[in-house]
Amino acid sequence: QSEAQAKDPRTAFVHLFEWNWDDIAKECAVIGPMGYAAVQVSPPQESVPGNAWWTRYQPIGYEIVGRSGDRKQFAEMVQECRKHNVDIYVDAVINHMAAGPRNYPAVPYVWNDFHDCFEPIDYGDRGKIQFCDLEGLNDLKTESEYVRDRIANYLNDLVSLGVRGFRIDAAKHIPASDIAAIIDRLPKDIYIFQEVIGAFGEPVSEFEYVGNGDVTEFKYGNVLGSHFKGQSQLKYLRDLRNWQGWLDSSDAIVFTDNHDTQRDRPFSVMSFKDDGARYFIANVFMLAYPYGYPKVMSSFAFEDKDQGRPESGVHSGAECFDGQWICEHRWQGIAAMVKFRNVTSGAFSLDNWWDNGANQIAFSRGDLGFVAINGGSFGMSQRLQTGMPEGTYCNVLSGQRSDFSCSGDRVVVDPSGFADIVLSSTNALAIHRDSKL
Ligand code: LM2
Ligand code: CA
Repeated sequence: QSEAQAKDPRTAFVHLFEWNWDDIAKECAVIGPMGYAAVQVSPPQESVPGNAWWTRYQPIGYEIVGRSGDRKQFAEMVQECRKHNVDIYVDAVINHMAAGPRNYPAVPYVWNDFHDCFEPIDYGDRGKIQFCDLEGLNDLKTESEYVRDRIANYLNDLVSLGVRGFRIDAAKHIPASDIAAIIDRLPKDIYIFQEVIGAFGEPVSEFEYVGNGDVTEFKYGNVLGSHFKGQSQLKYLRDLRNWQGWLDSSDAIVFTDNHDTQRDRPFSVMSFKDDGARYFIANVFMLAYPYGYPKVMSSFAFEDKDQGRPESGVHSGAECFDGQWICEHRWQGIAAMVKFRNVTSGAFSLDNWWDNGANQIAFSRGDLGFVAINGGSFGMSQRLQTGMPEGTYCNVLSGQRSDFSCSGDRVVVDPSGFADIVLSSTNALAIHRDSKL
């Protein structure tokens, strides 16, 4: 890898849900060059037995061992990914331990290290949200110094193996000040994002958490879904980044869907289970539009929502696109848009917005990139201001530029920045500085 590549900004990451450490180690050689900044990995700590994917959200201790591999494989993955400039973010399950008797000798935690509210959570009551058992999972006394130290030791152990960031699972169920006290025990340059499902009218708000790091903006996936599935028109997405009541762009983690919403789909969330072309153009929008730090979801196929992952991993028997692992992150257009976001990151502006008053939209990112999305049901043909310097560009969503040839369509930008943009229904086009022929 050249020095220039190593210094490229990296602005999107991927959740390789339920992947093995060995498989992720190999995948980093694929996704590093694609430009992904990091991989969110599944909870690596020991957990209750069983095949359901969610057993890993029931920790029984903080040893690094489980379905994805052991400590040595984990450490090797982190090192291997580092070589490809890909960071590892660990899904940190620290609000609770497994359901069952309140005794975890491996840590150790005993009954006194847990809150003693056994009622179901009442989302109208702050105390109950934060101190009762979430789905019957034993709720840790995160206000106790002893518990904070045990959690911080676990996270610091992962940092010692090279981990660069954490997703704080169930953060809404932990007081923000308890998370702050735990983060205080970690090196200052560790990236933190907190999973808070903000809901209007609830006493615990996502905004309480921004002082600790980034926060998930769950409204984003619903809004993307409703607009790309035709419940509202794409033209209304223009000012999304300034909408009232949303996290600031610099605080927000955004995604079309995540491992939970793709199973219990609230409102209009989309996933790979929807029409692939629609899901694809929604991802194009997410990666082109200047709001938040996007996380690409990479799923496995499932019928039953408890169903565990395929038996073999992508690099150890199974493959992407074989109906087992979906590998959305490798879809040519999604990978191309990760590059688009990196290339255009210098211009965190939104320029030259155009729409047809309905579901055809286009915009540029300064003079670094231009995207057009046709979410309507008929073809699009428009002469549009691209904001780009004169030249012939390769549409990175239909092909790839290599040296001076392009395996896809070409877009000719005239000296005044205009180009003819032609798109079929449910399709998108993108050009950027580095796709110039
Ligand atoms: C999360 N974020 O706040 C995770 O993203 C989500 O995937 C986790 O739930 C949840 N919080 C707890 O960490 C998953 C799954 C649940 C599952 C739990 C614990 O969505 O269905 O609950 O993990 O494994 C399961 C059973 C549930 C049962 C519970 C305790 O589905 O019926 O509740 O175990 O035995 C009595
Ligand atoms: Ca709690």
